[in-house]
Amino acid sequence: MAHIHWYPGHIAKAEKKLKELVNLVDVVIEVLDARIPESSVYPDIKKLLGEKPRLIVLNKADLADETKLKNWIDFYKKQTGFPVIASCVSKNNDISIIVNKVIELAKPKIDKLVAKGLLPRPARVVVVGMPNVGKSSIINKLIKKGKTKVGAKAGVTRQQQWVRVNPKIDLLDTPGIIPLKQEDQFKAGKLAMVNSVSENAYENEEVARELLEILKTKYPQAVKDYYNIDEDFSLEAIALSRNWIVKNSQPDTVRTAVMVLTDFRAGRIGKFILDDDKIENQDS
Ligand SMILES: Nc1nc2c(ncn2[C@@H]2O[C@H](COP(=O)(O)OP(=O)(O)OP(=O)(O)O)[C@@H](O)[C@H]2O)c(=O)[nH]1
Ligand SMILES: [Mg+2]
Repeated sequence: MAHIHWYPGHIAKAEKKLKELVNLVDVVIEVLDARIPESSVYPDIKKLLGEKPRLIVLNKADLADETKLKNWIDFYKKQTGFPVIASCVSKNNDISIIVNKVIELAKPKIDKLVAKGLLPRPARVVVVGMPNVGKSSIINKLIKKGKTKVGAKAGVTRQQQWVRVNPKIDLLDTPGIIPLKQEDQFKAGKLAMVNSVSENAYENEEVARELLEILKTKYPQAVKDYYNIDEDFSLEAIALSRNWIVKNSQPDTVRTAVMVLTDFRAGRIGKFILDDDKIENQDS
């Protein structure tokens, strides 16, 4: 098993910050990575968000196993009672769905204000999620101005300001970053696979080997076809199949690990979901 370092000391501070953001809004947009619909959920998400209405967005759906993703969407709808949608950065129609769902989720709160004799105001919304899940991409699409920085590295986003998305929605232009807190090292490993963990926190080779093990059970044919290998899913076999040799005729597993992770993250090997199906087991 790959070992992923995480830092309990950072978590209290990150949680406090998140709670402050959540207190400012009527609705939270929780962004998950569609390739790891379970592993990208924060273990204490309920404690963190309380009863706050929530829209769950499974982003990077373009990289995920479509059939399994549909099951996950149904599962989360039933489990949470909140709306759940798939989205991806290259499509624009998901934005109108997000807008409509947010307005719907905020309505009871706004109605309550009106009932108290206050004027209706736009729903207040924040986007939260683990690093690199696509928070900034979604914010950018919502404000359509490309003002928020979008970056490939974990932890790019900083400052904070409200943006009027439309007359009914005000969005915090800074996302809430959910920290890595994962006693479950298998889940943490999957977060590393999708590049949601700082590169300093793990060894590429370990994580790539674990990824290949998962793919061997779940999607063996795609890997065999893509790398032109047989039953041996080791980094060594893949290195040898490309003749990537370093000194003493050893297979170049360092280079191969980087390649495998890069290929997987770009969706070149195939569209996968790494987490086990949850359909049978609805109440955990
Ligand atoms: N294929 C694919 N790539 C996406 C999608 N959404 C975002 N990305 C890419 O994923 C990377 C991270 O996206 P961001 O929007 O910066 O993610 P973030 O959650 O704001 O990341 P941090 O600010 O680092 O926490 C970028 O390279 C995006 O282009 C998607 O739906 N599909
Ligand atoms: Mg960002």
